[in-house]
Amino acid sequence: MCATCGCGTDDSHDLKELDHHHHKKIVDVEKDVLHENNLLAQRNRGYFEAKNILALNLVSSPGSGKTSLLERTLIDLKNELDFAVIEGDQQTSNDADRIHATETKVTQINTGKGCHLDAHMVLHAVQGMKLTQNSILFIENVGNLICPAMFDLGEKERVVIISVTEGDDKPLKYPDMFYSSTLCIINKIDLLPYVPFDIEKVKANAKKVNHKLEIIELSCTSGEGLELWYNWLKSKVLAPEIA
Ligand SMILES: Nc1nc2c(ncn2[C@@H]2O[C@H](COP(=O)(O)OP(=O)(O)OP(=O)(O)O)[C@@H](O)[C@H]2O)c(=O)[nH]1
Ligand SMILES: [Mg+2]
Repeated sequence: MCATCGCGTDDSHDLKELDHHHHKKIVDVEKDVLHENNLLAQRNRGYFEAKNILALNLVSSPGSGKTSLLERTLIDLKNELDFAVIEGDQQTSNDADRIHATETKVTQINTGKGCHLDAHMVLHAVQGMKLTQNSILFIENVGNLICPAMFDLGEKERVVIISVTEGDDKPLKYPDMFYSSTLCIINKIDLLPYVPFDIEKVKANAKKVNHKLEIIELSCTSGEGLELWYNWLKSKVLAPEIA
């Protein structure tokens, strides 16, 4: 399934059947890939810090509402903050087209067989973007709650989005993503009357994995709760003089 992290290969999924030698080889390759990624992520982070760019990595399973949240945010805060977006998808420029329609600078990365963005892809995208000082860079990752958790992109913070149609047990089933994020957005609360989703339970499950995780409930469709997200965002933007 994934050509870069190997998560979909038979080898990585069936380690029990491997001999010790073969097992060790797989672990070493994974270490190398992540080590190289981490070095490039630090390079990205240094660049973002030097330009006082707030880089946020948006992660979720497919369809939780990452692009919808960006569309609302980019339009509503257009006159207050300076934005750019990197879109990550396996195929198509659908999301980049949606962002482009908001008149925001956007670059699409297609990962092909890959199931996540990595720091190298982000480095390349950023090199062609001419990002401005004191801006916010949203990086919408490939819809996937597993692999993107392993790949630091150089972001300042990771924002995980879960929607109420996905089930309140997801933080426990995919803990790495919730552990490595600082903010969890619960989206599509307008659908709560129609789905068996216990919002207190999902919050408790998320806090079990990461007790420091901040949580915001909202609906991109009705607009309820968006103000909380906007306040969170503004609180993260450093004033240029103290950056
Ligand atoms: N009812 C409801 N639908 C929503 C809400 N937010 C997003 N949607 C719908 O959910 C679907 C997926 O939204 P996207 O924004 O494309 O989700 P995504 O996370 O960007 O999807 P991928 O990029 O494919 O992973 C769309 O049909 C949206 O209209 C919401 O708050 N309420
Ligand atoms: Mg999207």
